[in-house]
Amino acid sequence: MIKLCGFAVSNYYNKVKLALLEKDIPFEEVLVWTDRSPDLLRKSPLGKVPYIETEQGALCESQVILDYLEQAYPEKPLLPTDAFAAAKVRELIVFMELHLELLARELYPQAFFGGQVSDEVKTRVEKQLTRHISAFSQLAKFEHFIAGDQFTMADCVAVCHLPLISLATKAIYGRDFLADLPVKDYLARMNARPHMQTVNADRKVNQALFASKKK
Ligand SMILES: N[C@@H](CCC(=O)N[C@@H](CS)C(=O)NCC(=O)O)C(=O)O
Repeated sequence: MIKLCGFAVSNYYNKVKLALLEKDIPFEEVLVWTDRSPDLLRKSPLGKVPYIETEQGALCESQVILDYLEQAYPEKPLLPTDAFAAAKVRELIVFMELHLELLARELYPQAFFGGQVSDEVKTRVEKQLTRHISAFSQLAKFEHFIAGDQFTMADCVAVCHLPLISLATKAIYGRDFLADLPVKDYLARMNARPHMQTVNADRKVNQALFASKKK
């Protein structure tokens, strides 16, 4: 059985967990903190979570994991069968991860962890995020699901990353940069899905553990 390794506060962990749940793939969760232990680094060389353990070995990088799951477990697909339509879903994922989340991540030390982010970073991230969100708004459909009328892996990504982008920009700039997009209604629809409720409930439990570890 697949082992999903990491912790449930992590947005990337939850992205993979939601995909496993939506695809009905049996898996067990293994709590792994990012402690850079030799064992972690053997399985995920940058010490990042999530990674999965399969009968063939360990695999890290959440998008690689989702692509693997899609190919290895084709029932209950999270991508359209048409090649171009599938590429459009992946395009949206790259925009959310590379152009939005990775940028907003620079704000997390101050937004979530009591640290400090320099004015230089704040100014640069604001400028880039503004441009990138405007570009993202041209691609995202929010027609019930983020890429159209089908639940896809882009929804697994959006539900985990978009709330953090809203929270981080609100905390740092006093304004939710996603406020002009129909993100709130979309998230309310997605959060009503049973598997998403599991992910959210588990995240809340792990949050307490995560906070006590940080002290
Ligand atoms: N590109 C990676 C990003 C994963 C990632 O950044 N995970 C965070 C937790 S949300 C982590 O492990 N951080 C610890 C570190 O970078 O040392 C993926 O898609 O899996």
